[in-house]
Amino acid sequence: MLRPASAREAVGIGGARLRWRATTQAYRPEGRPLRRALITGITGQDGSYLAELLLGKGYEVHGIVRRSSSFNRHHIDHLHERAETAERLHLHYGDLGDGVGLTNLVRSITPHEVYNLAAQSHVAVSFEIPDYTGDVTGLGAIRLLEALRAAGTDARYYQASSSEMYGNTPPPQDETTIFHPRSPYAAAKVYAHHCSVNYREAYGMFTCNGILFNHESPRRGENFVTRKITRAVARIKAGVQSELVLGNLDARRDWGYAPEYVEAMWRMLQHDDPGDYVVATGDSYSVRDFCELAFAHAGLDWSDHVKTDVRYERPSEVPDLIGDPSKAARVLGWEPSVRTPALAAIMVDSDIQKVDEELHGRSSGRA
Ligand code: NAP
Ligand code: G4F
Repeated sequence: MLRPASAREAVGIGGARLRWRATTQAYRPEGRPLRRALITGITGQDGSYLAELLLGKGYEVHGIVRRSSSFNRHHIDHLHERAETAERLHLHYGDLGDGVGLTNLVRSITPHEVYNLAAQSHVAVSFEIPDYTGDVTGLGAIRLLEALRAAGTDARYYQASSSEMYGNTPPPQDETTIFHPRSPYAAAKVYAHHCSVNYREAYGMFTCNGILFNHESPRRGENFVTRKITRAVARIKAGVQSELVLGNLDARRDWGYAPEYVEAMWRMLQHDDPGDYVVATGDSYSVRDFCELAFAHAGLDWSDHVKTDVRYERPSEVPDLIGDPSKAARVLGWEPSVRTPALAAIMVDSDIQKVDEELHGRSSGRA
């Protein structure tokens, strides 16, 4: 379905334009089928890496972006700057709170694969805005599943499930471990996870849940703990910050590298059968350990700079997450290569470069 030209070309985004595609453009000129993917959360950490991965594989990628007063598309701007990716990347305004909008988008895009990565994704924030988090992170998934069902499409669906769903259940956690959510965010993710399973069982839809353990990168939001630490390391090294205030240093996480994790998402949707998969490294480090690794990489002693304050603690904490990714290795052939110490080094190096650019106006490569 083509939209009126005024609607198709209404708004520029970071020098590019919102483009609406006709279903007649589903095939490349040479007749080779072009796979279309729809990504919610394309402006986020995972969405941007997934868009890169899929464009690199020749997909036509459609991303849903929220309207905001200021542009926040810095993770995907570079994809618009390269001609070979720009022509296959299309952004559409939408919101997981708007079911009608999602249905219209699914009908007009007719995607082969849908990756639902959008969420209010911050656990601590979910205690402040539980109703909103439930609406977007939980109900948002069923709105999208319903949009797919209403469109009568056989698109494959990926749901971004989370290791937070295990909450208080002791490690190691795998696909059979029971959920014990410890935050409004985690409870919303459990709801979305079960909806995805239910639509598979009830309607025969190809739905997969990726139960991803924490994964980080230079594109991680600045208020998640790893990035908060690596950014502080860079600023302390540069002499523009002296201390870092954190909450619970004892919490343990299984931290992997985001670009590797989006590859697992894609592999799930290429398999013959839908299923649920844990994606993790199988290692665990405390927040204190991560501080030690990150500061040491910059030649600093973490204990000289890190302080704690209860204001960064949560009403209920998830103490220990260690994923068992053996099903993903066995069925999908997916294995991580970047472990937490190397991840900390990648993030510190990137933040040192960014702080240097901020302070001295130098421009360098993209993270
Ligand atoms: P992120 O960087 O916080 O990105 C979240 C994305 O969702 C952003 O693009 C955001 O758009 C979008 N979004 C938020 N509310 C929306 C709404 N109402 N409608 C449409 N889009 C909305 O998250 P991430 O780290 O990439 O994680 C991707 C997904 O995996 C999330 O669902 C997260 O909960 C889940 N997950 C993440 C991890 C992890 O360790 N990173 C682990 C397990 C599961 P704006 O840019 O406009 O804010
Ligand atoms: O970096 P975090 O905020 O990530 P958290 O809560 O584990 O959630 C992330 O991973 C989930 C997967 O398990 C995702 F589903 C979710 O969307 C998100 O991406 O906190 C990690 C740990 C927590 O135990 C927290 O209490 O670090 C602890 N922490 C200690 N001080 C802190 C701080 N966390 C933050 N954000 N800020 C602090 O100052």
